[in-house]
Amino acid sequence: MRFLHTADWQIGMQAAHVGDAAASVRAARINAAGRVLALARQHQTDFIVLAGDTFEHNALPSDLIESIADLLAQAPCPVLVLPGNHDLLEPGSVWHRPIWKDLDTVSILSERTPFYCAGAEILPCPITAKTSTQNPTAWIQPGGKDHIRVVVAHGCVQTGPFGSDDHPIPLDTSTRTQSDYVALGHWHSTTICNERMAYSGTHEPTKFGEPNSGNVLLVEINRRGDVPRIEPLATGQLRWLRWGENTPVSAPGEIAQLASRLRATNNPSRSLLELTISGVLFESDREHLAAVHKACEGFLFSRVDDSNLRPEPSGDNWIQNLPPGPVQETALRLKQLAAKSGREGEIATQALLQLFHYAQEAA
Ligand SMILES: [Mn+2]
Repeated sequence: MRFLHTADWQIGMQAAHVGDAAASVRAARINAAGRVLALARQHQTDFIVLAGDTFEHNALPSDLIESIADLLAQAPCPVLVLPGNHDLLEPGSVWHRPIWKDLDTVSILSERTPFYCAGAEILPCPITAKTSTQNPTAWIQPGGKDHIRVVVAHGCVQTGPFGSDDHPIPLDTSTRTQSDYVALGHWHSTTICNERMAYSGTHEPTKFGEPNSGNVLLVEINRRGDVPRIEPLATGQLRWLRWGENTPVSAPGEIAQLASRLRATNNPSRSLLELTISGVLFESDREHLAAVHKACEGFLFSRVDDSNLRPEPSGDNWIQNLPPGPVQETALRLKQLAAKSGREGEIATQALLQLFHYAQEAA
């Protein structure tokens, strides 16, 4: 038996944090959904499990919901959809719209009762409240000899103390429920919790700083009790790059290198960039800073923060303006050392620039 495990499509996400690129980000989520179906076709899967948060919230326009229903109906195999904490079962839920009743191959897992598909016993754990301290898999009894058992749940795997209100799921769920696989949703990064339990992550990254997202999991289980084979497959269309956060410029030429790196980036029109440039702006790098800004314009989205970039000190005036005493004496001593060649001179130069940086910040 082979199936695709996906989750957290978050269709209807506004992506307002990326301004004009928001429409592209929204479109990418739908394109990537098409890619999931193409992978199901390519790998001839028996079914697709969507483990919650297909939609961003329950108040979405009908045409958007219907377009996703149409898309899911085109899948080459049954699609099993779990309500998550964004698209939870509540009055007015997207899953109560009539469109879902018309689809033969799409099943909404809205009941805590076994559901049989392609010889597998699916154990759904639908979400009915935004937050909860209850384990959503608690209803499942151990057992079942005849079918491959697959739990589908949405929440937060607990590795530490059990106190979260984020639908906590114990790490030993597959053992307790005697399941072959636990398909999880809610975490956007692909995470293999143990050999029988995993988060597919979102099929398309949603923001900066979301590592290892943009995948689905191809899960293969030959017989009841066998350890599943879990293979991540890439589906993401856009790249979210965050550069320069903890790497201040400390030597001439680094900004020129940055400009080259930006120009050499593959597919800038499919990349979103959050770039921080801090440290020292050397005289020889001024023109390259302009080139950095120019190169960023080719990206789908870019936000450049160079507010902590300080011009290289010129002359000694800044040292004279330091508070008299140890600080000023240190600067003068570093200046002498910086004039030396070799490693000692390099270190003193770095230290002097650092001191200059602090002095600028204090001023
Ligand atoms: Mn969620």
